[in-house]
Amino acid sequence: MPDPLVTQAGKRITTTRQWESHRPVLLKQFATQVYGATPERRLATRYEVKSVDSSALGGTAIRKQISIIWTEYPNLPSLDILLYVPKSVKRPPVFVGFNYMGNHSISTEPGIALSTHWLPNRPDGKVVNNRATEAARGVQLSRWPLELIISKGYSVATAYYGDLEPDHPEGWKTGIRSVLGPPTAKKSDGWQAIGVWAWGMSRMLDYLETDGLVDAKRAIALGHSRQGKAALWAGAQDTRFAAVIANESGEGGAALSKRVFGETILRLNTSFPHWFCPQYQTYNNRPEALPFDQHQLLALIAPRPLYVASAQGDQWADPKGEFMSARQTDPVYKLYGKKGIGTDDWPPVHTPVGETVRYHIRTGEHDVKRYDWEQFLDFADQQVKRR
Ligand code: GTR
Repeated sequence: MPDPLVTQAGKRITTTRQWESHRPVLLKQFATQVYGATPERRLATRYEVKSVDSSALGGTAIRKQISIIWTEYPNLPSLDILLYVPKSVKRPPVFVGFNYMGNHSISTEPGIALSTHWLPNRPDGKVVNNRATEAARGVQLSRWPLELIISKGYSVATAYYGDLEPDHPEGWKTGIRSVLGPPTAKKSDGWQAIGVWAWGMSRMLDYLETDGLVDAKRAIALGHSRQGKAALWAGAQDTRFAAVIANESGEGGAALSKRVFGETILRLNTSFPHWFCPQYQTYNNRPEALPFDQHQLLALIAPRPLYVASAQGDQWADPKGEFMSARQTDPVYKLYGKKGIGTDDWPPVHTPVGETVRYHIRTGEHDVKRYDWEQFLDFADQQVKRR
């Protein structure tokens, strides 16, 4: 495993200054070899506040819906943000993360607009002809325990990831990539869907910076699984995110690639050819040839707080590889006087370890559970809230 404190030229990094001049080199490597390069051109936007309800969740929260409109491209779907803010706290920290099934899926509150955008059909008939039905309300509410989050004094901003690019190989044609860095040129470092979703997290943050209800300086990027991969890439590139949480992000996320356990680069690129840049596919059968490994992506979050979470029933994401990867960031956090994971021993279930970098594994399946949120909230209390 490459030592995160040794440059490719073999020079040892011993100061935060040296680390900070090494960071752009590392970022560029992840862009050219894994995620693709994020286009620099900014799209013109307009923020349209669609609704504000100051008695949401039984009167405990303000619920706001905001659409980001891409003004130069009126045919592009808007990015529809759903924001919940606790009424008990002034300008609270905010969790920022995409949902998988539309904003209407995270709660049954009837005031939430039913997404009109493309969604994957569901065998239970709640999404038909790629459009949500009323029955789709709340289908993923267990992943977003809003009452708990609000009662702890945090706000949440979420949006449906498919607003930016529907998650299938042709999805780019109706998404952001149809106008920004389309894959037609087959550039080896052309950005793909994970890059788009990471970029979208930054666009949500752009909006939050303009909304006085929340403290955008304490924004916590959060993502599960493929969105965990995107959250890490977003946090690595955009240092405005005060902390990053990657839940069961697996291959191409927190898990080490060279460990070859569970999902591999080959499997990832075969099932999801639209997620990573073409160059990444050249490592399909030779992960050992990668000039770095995913712990160096995690190290790009330093010195900001980082949480990596796994589940026992999710061996596909290689829980141990996720732990080892988080552990390997310790030397970088140490440069900043911060304690990371602090142990080589992979902890038993339900035993979070670490300080500024934290890790847990819980029982159960590939999912986001209340247990995960309880740990994330404790972590945020200690590492983000008092900043
Ligand atoms: C799986 C994929 C993982 C992970 C997961 C998810 O099918 O193999 O890399 O992204 O999907 O996003 O739920």
